[in-house]
Formats: sequence, C-alpha cells, structure tokens
Amino acid sequence: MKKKKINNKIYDNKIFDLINKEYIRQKNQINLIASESYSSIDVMKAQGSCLTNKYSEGYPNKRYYEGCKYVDEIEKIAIMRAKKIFDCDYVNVQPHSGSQANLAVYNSLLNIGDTVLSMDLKHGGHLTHGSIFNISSKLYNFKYYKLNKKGEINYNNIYKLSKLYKPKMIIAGSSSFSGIIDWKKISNIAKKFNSYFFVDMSHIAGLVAAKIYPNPIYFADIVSSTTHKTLSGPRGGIILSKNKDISFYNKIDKSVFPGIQGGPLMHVIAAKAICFKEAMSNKYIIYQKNIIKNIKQMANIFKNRNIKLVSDSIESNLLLLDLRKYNLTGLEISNILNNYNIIVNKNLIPNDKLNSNITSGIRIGTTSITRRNITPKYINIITNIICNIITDIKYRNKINNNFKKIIYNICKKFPIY
Ligand code: DSN
Repeated sequence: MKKKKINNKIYDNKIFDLINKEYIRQKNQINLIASESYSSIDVMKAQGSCLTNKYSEGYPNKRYYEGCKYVDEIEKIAIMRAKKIFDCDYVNVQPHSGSQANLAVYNSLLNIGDTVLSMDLKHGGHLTHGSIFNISSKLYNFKYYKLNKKGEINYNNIYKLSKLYKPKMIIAGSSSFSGIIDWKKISNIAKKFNSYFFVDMSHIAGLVAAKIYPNPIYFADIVSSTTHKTLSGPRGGIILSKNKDISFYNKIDKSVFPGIQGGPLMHVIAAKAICFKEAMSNKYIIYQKNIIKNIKQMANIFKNRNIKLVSDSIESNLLLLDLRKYNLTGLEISNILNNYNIIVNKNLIPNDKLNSNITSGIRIGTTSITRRNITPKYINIITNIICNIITDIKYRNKINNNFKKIIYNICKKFPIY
C-alpha cells in the first residue's frame, strides 16, 4: 500500500500496512475454515461507512437519541429482509455477535440456575452452549448430549436426558456436525418436557436462506445465527422467531437492549441488510448449493484415500477428520498445512483424549473456496494435496515446493475479489 501524506491528519501506516498484508494473506491462501467466508465489497463498504458514528440505542421509531431518521430506515429494511429470507415474523438484528445473540436468548427466557440441555462441546457443540469456559455455564445449569459412535445425533439420548433433567431449554445447532439435524424430533422432545427449543443455526444459515437445509424456524421457539459464516455477510448476530406473541418478542428485544447491549452497530446492521438482499439472489442460491457439492466431493476423496471422517453424513458446509490413525494431532497438521498456505482449524472429535489446544481432528469447510468459485477440478487437486500431506510423512517433514506452487497458482486463478 502506498504511503499517503495527508495534511494535518494522522495517517496510521502501521495499521493500514497490516490490513493490506492481511488482504494479501487472504488472497494467497486456501481458506478451509468452516466458519469463515468472504463478504462482498458492498458489505465491507457499509461497515466502513459514516454509520459507525451514530448512536441509536433503542429500536426503530423508539430511540433514546435524535438524528435516527436514516438508521431507523436501515434497521427496518434489515429486519424486513431477514423476515423474508428466513420466513419468520420476528427478527432482532442488533446482537453484536453470535455469542451476544445467545446470551440475549438465555437472558430473555431463563432464570439464573435453570437447567439447559445442549450438545457437548467435544461432540460439536459451541462454547456459548454451556462450555465450562463460558459464562453460560456459570449462569445456568448445563447438561450435555453426545453423538453416537457413527457421529450421528443420538435423539434417544436427548429424550432420556430431558426426562431425567426436565430442562427449561434444549439447544440444537453445532459447530462441527456435518449431517442434517432433525429439528422436528428435538422439538417434539422439548414439547413433551415443556422446554423451550432454541436453535443456533450459525453455521448453516446461508444454506437455510437458500432453502437447501431444513429451516429450524418452523420447529424452534427461538433461533439465533451469526451473519458471517455460510451467510457470508458482516461479522454479527441475529435472533429470529415465528408464531409467538408480541410479549415474547418484547422480552427478546428487551433482553438484547438494554439487557445485555447498549448502542447497536448501525454500520454492521446496514451490512447485514445488504447481505440479506444478496441472499435473495439466484447467484447466492447457486453459491450455497455449490458449498454442499464441494464438501461432498472433498469427503469422497478423503474416504477413497482412507482418511477417517467423524461422520459419513455430509449435508452441510463442513466435515471433520479423525487423525488418530496417523498418530497426528490437529495442532500438528494444521501447522503443517499452514506452511503450504492451506488454512484449517484443529478441532476436537467426539470423546477426544486431547485438549482443545491440541485435538485429534481438523475441521474443513468449503464456504470460502466456493465463494471464490474454485472448480471441482481444483478442489480435487487441493484435497489430494491435503491427503498426501496427512498420509505421507515426507511431505510433513519437508515442505514440497511443487505442492506449494500449485496452491499459489490456484489462488491466483480464483481471486477472492
Ligand atoms: N468459532 C466459531 C467456529 O469456528 O465455529 C463459532 O463461533
């Protein structure tokens, strides 16, 4: 980036140089982190706009500040578009993140100490679903369900645990589960035991928007999501619901603001609105379909090369590899792949004996490579390179420059913007 001299203004070369380096990193690396994507230029423009200057505590037409005429319009449009793509009648677009959205949900429907049943973190759950490291487990009494040996959700286990603990809330939604979650089954269990059914659909929201993954809104009392994973919008959160009464919706609004947040990030809400509009296009639907096509293609290659998947059911944006057979940890292989400019994250696998800093698995997602339109021919090449590195120690001990060059050329061929 050229250094500009702007009179009387402080120009922060250091930070802008680092931003530029990060852009070059994103351009020149194959990103397989399942929870990331590339937002559009328009989404980024909105996030870098003057809206960041505006305080607008409250909700459209009920603000604590003057000067909210335009931000009111923006928030109303964001809500209207989200209602349309997710077919719901309530949306709160203010949560600053998925974690904030989830905390707001708990804060609105639970009392401190209430019992909540969620998926075990090691089996694909999320930190904010009651991990012992997260405030949620300090505020509420979390119990956990697990996957079975085939990596499937064990609905009988959910039933039994619900019978035993009578949770006030059951949570579904996962960070590393690759199959289809049967929302109806869990919803029926929740109804039987008079529990709220809460779905965190962060990973699959783009697939749901494109109508290629079942929409949990028809079964859950309340749904949260991030807007930056498969949805490919700005970093942020939303809360959705359908067929509830106004007092239920008011409770959620109050829980977000003033319950756990102050002023909304209007620049991010504008970016969310733009992302929702993008999500209505045919191009977006094709993009989401290709995410699944590409992950299935990768899964088949791993299977053919005898690399173990935690679950054979691949119906979303991601898969999880079990590396124990190679005497490799997730930490080791993610570091080595990083040296080849292939970016993945180490990930716990069910009943992992290693801790979350080391892990026995890696998670691989196709949201980003699909966003840059990498075609099946090159997905095949990338996946086989990963397989070679996992299965052959010589590629781990010494970087193979030919592989590295291939990765570099694929990145050049498929620009991120
Ligand atoms: N940390 C995110 C993920 O990678 O799945 C979830 O918030």
